[in-house]
Amino acid sequence: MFGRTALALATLILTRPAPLVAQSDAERNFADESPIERDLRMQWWRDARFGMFIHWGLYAVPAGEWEGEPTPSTGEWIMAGANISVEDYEPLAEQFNPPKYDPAEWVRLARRAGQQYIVITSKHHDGFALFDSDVSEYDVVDATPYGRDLLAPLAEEARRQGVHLGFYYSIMDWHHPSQFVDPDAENQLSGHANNRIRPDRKEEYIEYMKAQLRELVTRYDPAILWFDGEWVDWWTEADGKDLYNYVRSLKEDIIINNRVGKGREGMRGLNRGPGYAGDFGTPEQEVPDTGLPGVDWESCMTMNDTWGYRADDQNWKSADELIRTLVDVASKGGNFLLNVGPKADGTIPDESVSRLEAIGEWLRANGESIYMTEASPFDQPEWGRYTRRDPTTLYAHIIDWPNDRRLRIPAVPVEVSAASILTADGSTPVHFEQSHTGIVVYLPAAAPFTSASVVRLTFADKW
Ligand code: FHN
Repeated sequence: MFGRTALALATLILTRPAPLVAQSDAERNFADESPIERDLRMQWWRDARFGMFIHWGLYAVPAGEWEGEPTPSTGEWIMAGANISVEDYEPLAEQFNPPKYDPAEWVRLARRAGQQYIVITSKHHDGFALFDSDVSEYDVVDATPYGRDLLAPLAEEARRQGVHLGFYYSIMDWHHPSQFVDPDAENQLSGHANNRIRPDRKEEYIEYMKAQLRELVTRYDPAILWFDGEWVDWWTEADGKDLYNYVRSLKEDIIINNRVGKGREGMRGLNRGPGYAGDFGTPEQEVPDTGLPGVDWESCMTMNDTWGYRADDQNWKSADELIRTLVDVASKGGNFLLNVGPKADGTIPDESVSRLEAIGEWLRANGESIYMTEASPFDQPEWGRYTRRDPTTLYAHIIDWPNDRRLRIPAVPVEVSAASILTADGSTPVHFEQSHTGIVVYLPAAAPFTSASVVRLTFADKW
């Protein structure tokens, strides 16, 4: 990895033209970087493949229930789902006091799961900040009995334990006085989704966001800014480009998702065309059908049906299903950002912890087939998925173990020098035959893993 970075750096120094006139950061268009500069900036993120998403805020207190009734929305949307006014929602802050919040344990859990980065909500649509903002009283330090910054110790722990940390930040803000609920909206139940801005206060709100983003970037040095809530009709692509440039002027090598601007196409999440702001696409609760050469993307997904904690949501995906999704994402060249919704007491639900532990166990045996890999060079087979790590290693992820115990792989133009199956105890060589029609790998009777078992093929040469 060091070799690749050093080579890229050397090429960059030798090929980057010196600017004729020095530009101030305020004037720079940061999207205007050379492909090699971009590759260098994105490399750690592309190699990481797997991250933890954390949705945590005041909404963890009602946990999906309002006035004794279950609400129709996901946990973090309760303000909209139950049509709660700002005045009625604000007092939740008085009940927010997480005695069991243990950021060191959160980061350890991510590491045990094999997650290389964490993205946490610094401010969701409800406008409440999990850090001590100088431009708002509506934050964990000023408005809750807990009275301490939640992000500072998490950032410290992430740094100490070597995990990259990113911040989610919502552009739409149901609490800021610049915004209001459209009184003519047909569906008042989801009134807060019908968010409007007072035109004469938009500039003030953008300054507010920039002030908070400056606090986040300069105090906690995040690796990623993950915007959301950009679909409101008052937010424009020009606003997105300006915000993108602003954040990169604060930290040049930060990585920013495409929800900073208007590129995202619905839940498909990828850009509707070229030229939009942001560094990567953001499919939500779905995985694209195929790989997307040259496009960086990350599928974010819940383990049950909610992002923010809901006590009644027990619709959990199995660990095997989540592992297969990770494999599917990696085989198409993307990242997987898997969500947890901590409870109001600061603990992560046991169901999430056990699933993360199971994924981590699988990754300890099979991680080389996921991290630092590229999309499959072949069409996806019916029995599973492929990834490729470098020009001489191919991984076959077997999801449906063949009854005849023969794995058939398309022909390749070079010699296969070794084939092994990855197990919890290391790798075991397996017999194979290669001909001009393809490769046949002879598998053992039982699959080592119920989720996906991995055969590694090593080639004598690049192809
Ligand atoms: O409305 C949000 C939702 O609450 C959650 O944060 C997800 C995560 O990607 N994003 C939004 C919808 O696109």
